[in-house]
Amino acid sequence: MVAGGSGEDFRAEPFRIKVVEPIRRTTRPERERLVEEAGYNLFHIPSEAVYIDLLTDSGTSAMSDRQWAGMMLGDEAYAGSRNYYRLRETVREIMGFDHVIPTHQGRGAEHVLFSTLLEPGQYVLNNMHFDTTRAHVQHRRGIAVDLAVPEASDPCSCHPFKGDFDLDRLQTFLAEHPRESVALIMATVTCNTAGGQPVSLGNLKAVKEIASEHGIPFFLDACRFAENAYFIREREPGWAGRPIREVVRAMADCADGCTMSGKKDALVNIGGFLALRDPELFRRASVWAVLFEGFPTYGGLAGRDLEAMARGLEEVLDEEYLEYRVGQVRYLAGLCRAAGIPIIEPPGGHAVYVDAKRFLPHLGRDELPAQALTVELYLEGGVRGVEIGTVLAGRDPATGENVYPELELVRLAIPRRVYTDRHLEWVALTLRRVWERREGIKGLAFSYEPPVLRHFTARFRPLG
Ligand code: P71
Repeated sequence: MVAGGSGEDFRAEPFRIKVVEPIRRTTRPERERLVEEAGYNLFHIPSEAVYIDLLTDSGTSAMSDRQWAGMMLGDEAYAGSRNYYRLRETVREIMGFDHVIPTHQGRGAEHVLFSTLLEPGQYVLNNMHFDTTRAHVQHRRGIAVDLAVPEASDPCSCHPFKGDFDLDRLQTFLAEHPRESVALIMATVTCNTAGGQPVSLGNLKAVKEIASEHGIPFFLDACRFAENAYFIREREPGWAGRPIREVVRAMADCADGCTMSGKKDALVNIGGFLALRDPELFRRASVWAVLFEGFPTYGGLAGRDLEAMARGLEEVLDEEYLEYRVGQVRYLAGLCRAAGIPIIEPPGGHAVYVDAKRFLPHLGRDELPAQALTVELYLEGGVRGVEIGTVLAGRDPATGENVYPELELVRLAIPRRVYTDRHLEWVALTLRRVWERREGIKGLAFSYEPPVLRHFTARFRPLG
């Protein structure tokens, strides 16, 4: 909430706005027409017809003046661009990984890493795989196993580190499977699939120990590493008041390397990298990098993109930025809570997740409540969120049956440095208006269902 009084706890955006991009409020009849044309799938709505776009926090950040200035310093050489060395130096300094391979985005790094380390039939153990990570594991004919603590799937549990590994299950898994059957362990920080929930340092250290006992590589999926570090400093005993850089280094010290989508915590619109400690692994990974991404000093990016990413990695560690960032997510969560709107608690680092099952309890799961709620938020206020529920979960490839996930969610992901708190007040008002008329909301059914990744291209029709 907006703090009053002394101003001690008052927080305003720690930047001023130098460039603006107009956004337009469409009319309700316009939105009704667009939704129908889009087959009730907001992926088909042109962004210009969206007032507040909370579809993703990935690639949607506003770059700083320093990043834009860096864009003019791009060295566009095919090999050995100075911006590559700058990026490598930055990653070395912040994370301590010596070897860096830029990639076009996070999944490019996953592709290179799994091509290097994963043989068909092997397991990859993660707190919770993100979709692209799982898809890349499966693309290599590997088996993706999620081992997060049970609190991760409980929307009401206020566990401070809902992204933690369940260490008992990890130990049991490793006791029951031969060493050679596990290719690597990965920790996704923060854990997107569980709601942007952090992983504690204590947990990362324990996983590292278990991994090295068994001689298994341990990697971070580091997309939101700075947000994770902020939560550690806030919540983990012994870390209060320590510099964010120190926390980040302690996290990285647990791992043999990381995959990174620069589109999140490197504050860029495109880019990523794979970072590695081991020179031999780097040599092997470079071969795949050339094949899929490009020569390992550019990895599918322009020199200017590398420079912007290096500068973003520095900026994201700014403590005032992180306080503002996590605070803004909390601000929206607080407005929802005050209105009685059910959300995942505690809010994570990049998004507020609305619990559609509790929002629309009169809808059965076949009536796709979370998808219906995304459509209503758009119709009401031009706000675009994304369904994370039955539509996204898809069908079991073996049985062809719908997989019903535990949670039906609408994710409202907040782009970094893009919207003001006033914009978020609009989002909260939109949610409240839909909440007030929730009983009249009808479900949806598929009218076209593509065979894979159905959420992107599916079309729906309203029921009733
Ligand atoms: C997000 C995304 C972007 C996205 C990707 C695919 C479908 C829908 C939305 C991307 C992540 C992520 C984690 C933890 C790897 C990636 C891939 N997230 N790990 O949340 O959250 O990175 O998009 O740069 O390839 O909207 P990439």
